[in-house]
Amino acid sequence: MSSLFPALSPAPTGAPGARPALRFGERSLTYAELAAAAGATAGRLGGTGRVAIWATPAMETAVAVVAALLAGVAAVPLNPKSGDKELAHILSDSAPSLVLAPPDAVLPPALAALERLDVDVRARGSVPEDRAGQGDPALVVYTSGTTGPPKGAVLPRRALATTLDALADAWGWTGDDVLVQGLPLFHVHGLVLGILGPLRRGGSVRHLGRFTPEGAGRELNDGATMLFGVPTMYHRIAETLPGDPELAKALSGARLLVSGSAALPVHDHERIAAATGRRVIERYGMTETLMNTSVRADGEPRAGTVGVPLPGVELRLVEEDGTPITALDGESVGEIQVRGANLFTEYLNRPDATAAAFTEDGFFRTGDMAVRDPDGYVRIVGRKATDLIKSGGYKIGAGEIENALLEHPAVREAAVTGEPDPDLGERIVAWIVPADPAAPPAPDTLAGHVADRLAPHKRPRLVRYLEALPRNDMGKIMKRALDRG
Ligand code: MCA
Ligand code: AMP
Repeated sequence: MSSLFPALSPAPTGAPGARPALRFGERSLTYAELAAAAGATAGRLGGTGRVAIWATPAMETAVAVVAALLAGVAAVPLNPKSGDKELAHILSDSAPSLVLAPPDAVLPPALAALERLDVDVRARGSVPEDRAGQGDPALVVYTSGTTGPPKGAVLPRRALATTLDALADAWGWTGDDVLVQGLPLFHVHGLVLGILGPLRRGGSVRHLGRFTPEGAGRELNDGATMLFGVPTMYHRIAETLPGDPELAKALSGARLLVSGSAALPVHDHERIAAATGRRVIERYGMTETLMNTSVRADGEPRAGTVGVPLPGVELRLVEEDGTPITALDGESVGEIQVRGANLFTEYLNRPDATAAAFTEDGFFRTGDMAVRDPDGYVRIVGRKATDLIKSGGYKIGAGEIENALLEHPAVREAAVTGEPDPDLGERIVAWIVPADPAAPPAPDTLAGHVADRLAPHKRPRLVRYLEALPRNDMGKIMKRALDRG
C-alpha cells in the first residue's frame, strides 16, 4: 500500500530528514523529528478505534493527525471552541476510544469520561509499517446541514491522496513550496489542504496560529511561496494593502495565492490585483468531496470563477429533473454533481442521509448551482438550500441555530437567515419573537447562548425582534419575506 506521506515512510523517499516540515510560531519540526514524534504517538494508538483530536491551531494537532494516519486509525478533529451541545453530539456519534490533546490543554467536562493521551512533540519513536487500505477511513469531519446536528463525513485515505495529488498537478505544487496559512485545523481547508498537503509533497507549512494580514505578509517576505485562506482573510488583506507596502511586496512575490471555502468577491480580487499585480486563484470543494475544481496555476486566472474540474473528477451540471446540461454558454444554471476517488464514503451512522446525497449513478449532489463558460470554467452562482449560511468560510445550518435559540427561555419563536456582509460574506441574523414582548432577550445574551451551546462562529451577529414570524397557510416560516425586512 503506498504511503500517504512518502517523506515519512520507514525508508523515507524524497525529502531528506533535515528538511523543515512544520512550523507553528517559534516551534518547528524537521521531517526526521516529525517522523519520530508522530511515530511515538502512533505506537500508542495501535489497535484503538477512532480517536478524537482536540484540534487547537498548534503543533500537537498536526502531529496527532499524522500519528493517527500512520497508525491507520481514523481521526475526528474537534473544534476546541465547540459548545456543550455540539461536543456532546459529536462524541456520542463518533464514539472515539480516546482523545489526543496538547499537554497544556484544559478539556471541557464533556471529555472527562474519555481516556486522554497527551501529544509530546519531542517524543521519539519509529514510523510503523503502513498496513491501511485505500478505502479505510482516515478522517471523520463534522459538517452542518440545513436541519439537525452536524453530520460526520467519513473520508477514506484514497480521497486524501487523490485530492492532494490533483492539486499538485493543478498548481505545480512541489516539495520546494513553503505554505503559510492561519486556518482552523478541524476542517478540510486548514487540515487536509493546509497541513497534510505540504507533508504529502515533502514541503513545509508555517501556521500562524491566528490569521492576520501582517503574519501572512511577514512569512511571504521570508521565504513562504504560497498562501491559503478563506475570502474573509483575503478581504482583510485587501483592506490592509493600501497602508502596508510590505504586505504588497509580500503578495507580489508569492508563487500562488489561493482562496476557497466560499466565493471571493470580484471587488476584493480586483483590489488585490491592483495593489500587488498578482491574481488570487480560487478552488472549489466541500467537506464531502474534498476538491472538485480549481483555476490552474498555468491557466487564466479569472475573477468570479472556480476554474476547471481537477484530474480524476467527473463534474456535471444537472437541471431540477436530473437532465444533464451540456451547454457551455455561461448562462444555463444547474446543480453541480461530482463523481471520483476524491469523494467521502458515507455520513457516519446516517445511511438515510448518505443515500439521499448520491444519485443512482454514483454522483454526489453538491447543492451548489453553477454555469459553465465556453472554455469549461465553472462559475458558482448560488446554492439550492437557503437554510445554509456561509460565514467567514464556515458552513452553518440555520436549523441548528434556530433549535439552540428556541432552547432559551426568553425566546418564543426563532428564524435564522444569512445576510450579505462585506467581511464575512454572510452574517447570521436571528429573527426573534420574545416570550415576553416587554422584556426581549438582549442580542449579546442570545449570541452567548448560541456560542456556549454550539460554537462562537455560529452565533448571530444581528438580532431582529418581531411580534410574529411570517408564515404561509401551512404554517411554514416564509424566510424570503424576512429577508426583505
Ligand atoms: C466572540 N467570541 C466569542 C463570542 N464572541 N466567544 C464566546 N462567546 C461569544 N459570544 C470569540 C471567538 O471565539 C474568537 O476567539 C473571537 O471572539 C473572534 O471570533 P469571531 O468574531 O467569530 O472571529 P472572526 O474574526 O469573525 O473570524 C474570521 C475568520 C474565521 C478568522 C476568517 O471565520 C475563520 O477562521 N474562518 C475559517 C473557516 C474555515 O476554515 N472554513 C473551512 C470549511 P479567539 O479570539 O480566541 O479566536 S470549508 C472547507 O473546508 C471546504 C472543504 C473548502 O472548500 O475549503
Ligand atoms: P463545507 O461544507 O464547509 O465544506 O463547505 C463547502 C461549500 O463551500 C461548497 O458547497 C460551496 O458552497 C462553498 N465553496 C467552497 N469553495 C468555494 C468557492 N471557491 N467559491 C464558492 N463557493 C465555495
